[in-house]
Amino acid sequence: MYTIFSEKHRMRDSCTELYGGEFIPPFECPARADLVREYIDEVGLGEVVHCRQHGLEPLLRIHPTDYVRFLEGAHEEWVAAGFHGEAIASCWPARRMRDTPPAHIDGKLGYYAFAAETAIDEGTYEAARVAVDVALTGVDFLLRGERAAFALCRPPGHHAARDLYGGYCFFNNAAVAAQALRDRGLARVAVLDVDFHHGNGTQDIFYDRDDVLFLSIHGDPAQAFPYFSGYADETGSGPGAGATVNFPLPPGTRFDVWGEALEEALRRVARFGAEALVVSLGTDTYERDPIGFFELTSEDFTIIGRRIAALGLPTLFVMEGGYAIDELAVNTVNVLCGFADA
Ligand code: OKP
Ligand code: ZN
Repeated sequence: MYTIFSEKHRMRDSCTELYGGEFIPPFECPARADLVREYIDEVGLGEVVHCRQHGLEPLLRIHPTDYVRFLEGAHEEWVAAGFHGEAIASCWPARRMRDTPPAHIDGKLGYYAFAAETAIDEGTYEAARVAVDVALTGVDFLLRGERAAFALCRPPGHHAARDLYGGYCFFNNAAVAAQALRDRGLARVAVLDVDFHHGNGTQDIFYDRDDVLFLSIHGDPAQAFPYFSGYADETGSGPGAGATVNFPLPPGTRFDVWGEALEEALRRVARFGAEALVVSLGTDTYERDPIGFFELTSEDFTIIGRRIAALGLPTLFVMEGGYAIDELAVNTVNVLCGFADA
């Protein structure tokens, strides 16, 4: 299996994450992608290729221009406003308030953010753009007939909605890839999100559409980020009714129960008649992940890959979360090897 990668992910290197009332070094750090990339060579998964630039057009199929321009200028505007720390939102348009972006960057951050943990630093925009190119290069590989590809994206994307960032995500790499597959000729695409956290951004982007099926297995949002999305009764709207499927699971969930949700999700993908599958691949479901509460083992990840392979669909794996830094590479690559060896 080909991996698509760019060293430019390292430009996303913020110093701060707001966590439990403290500023800490971010869980979502450059070492994550570098460790996975190294381990791919170690196990001989396959060739690692650099991404190709795809320009703004496929990105603008998902994210509006004002949002892209905001992210592009946010850090510079923050500095120009005289602030010294990283750009971080602290005031939101909450219930009954005005739903328009203000002129001041401090207000714009709140308008476009849905969470405060994610700080914007100087290189964030460029790294986020490159992550989209990595995902789109993965699409190129599928469309030229590869059975699968791994887009080693960083920063991750599944929390980003059309015009909202947060949860370490800026552009929705998986959603841009799914849309590109549609635009380049596939009639039906499924996005399966196995990250510990609900993929609220991807769900929101495709919520009223019947051409992209979205399924997510995640920590019950009553107990876990993003808290306000991912409940079982969120099933899509309008033409998209029934094309969103959520499997919220409780703290302590092990592979016996998690794997049943996966089986049901894969049956739904098959029944939908998807022509390709995009997997939002987060391994923060791991038992020792510092921010997840599931109990999956490293061996379970191999089984996940094998079961996904049994669908027999062209599959693009898009890297999302996973923060147990010592085991992240093994867990992620186990999924890919499980798929490749099936
Ligand atoms: C990104 B991805 C926990 C707060 C969680 C954000 C988590 C973002 C996860 N107390 N903060 O889905 O792996
Ligand atoms: Zn996650």
